[in-house]
Amino acid sequence: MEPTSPTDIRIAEHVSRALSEQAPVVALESTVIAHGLPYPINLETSLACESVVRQHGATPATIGIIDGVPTIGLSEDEIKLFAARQAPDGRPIGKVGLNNLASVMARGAWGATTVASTLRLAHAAGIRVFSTGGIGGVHRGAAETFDISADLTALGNTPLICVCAGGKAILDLPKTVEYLEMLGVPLLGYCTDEFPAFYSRSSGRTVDARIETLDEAAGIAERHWRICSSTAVLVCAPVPAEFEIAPDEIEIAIDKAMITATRQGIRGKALTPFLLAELERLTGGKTLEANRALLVNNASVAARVAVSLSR
Ligand code: PSU
Ligand code: MN
Repeated sequence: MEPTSPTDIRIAEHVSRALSEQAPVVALESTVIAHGLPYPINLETSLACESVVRQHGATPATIGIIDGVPTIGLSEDEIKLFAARQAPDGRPIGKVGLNNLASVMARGAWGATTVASTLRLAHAAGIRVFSTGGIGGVHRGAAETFDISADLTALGNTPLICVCAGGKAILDLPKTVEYLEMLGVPLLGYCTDEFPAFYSRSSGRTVDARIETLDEAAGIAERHWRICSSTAVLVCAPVPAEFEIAPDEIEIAIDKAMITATRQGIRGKALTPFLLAELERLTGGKTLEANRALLVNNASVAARVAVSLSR
């Protein structure tokens, strides 16, 4: 790997080659590896996402911060370190959003990037498609806590296609959808009329447009960017049906997890990882299976979008 740009980022050679050939590239985040899933399923899932992107003819670029350097295209050995949440010298690998990105870089630390920081870094590298599990959004109780994910900020000022299974079910999804509308981010439902609810395929909220093919996603994004050159386009792919958890079942678990979080005083950055881990426990691992399935599904959708966009 070699430094490629004046903006302090490092692009792995295979990624920079693909970009220079205008070949399809899909960015992937590292917070979901380090803080969203337990070891070792996080490692296996991350490598499965990379592999499904390659199977569809695109180049995966998992993004994370190594010794203060945002790295576009982690190697398998580097992904292993993120999965174990530990730098080679034993330093922990924390969660890095937009607020702490620059300080982590300045300190020369390692960091796992969220949707927000991955979007910004992918854009800086010239990548146009990004895949995640579920975006962050407006948290339940936000009227009191003001806890709204910087993922929404980044979606409002970064022109990438972001593939997701909707918003994480732990959020206030109706408010999240309103917020995305305010930002002017188009919500495209891939073979669905509804904004998906992560573990469940429906949320009761509609998307802006249903699409049946991923060429349509690329076509809409190109038109969107000609007029609104700074916002993301969200492609929403519901969790594969065989892994769906019924909305009422997951609601009961979320209510319990939220009560535990409040009781233990868990807030801010720690809330999302805590709730995801609690849900896994409360559903006997069902949320984990769903999470893995939707991540791999989204990576496959993103690869096909990237291929279409590069034509
Ligand atoms: N989606 C998942 N698992 C995750 C996340 C998303 O399936 O762990 C992570 C993403 O990195 C997202 C972050 O950006 O959670 C949002 O955290 P917060 O709500 O603190 O902004
Ligand atoms: Mn937050």
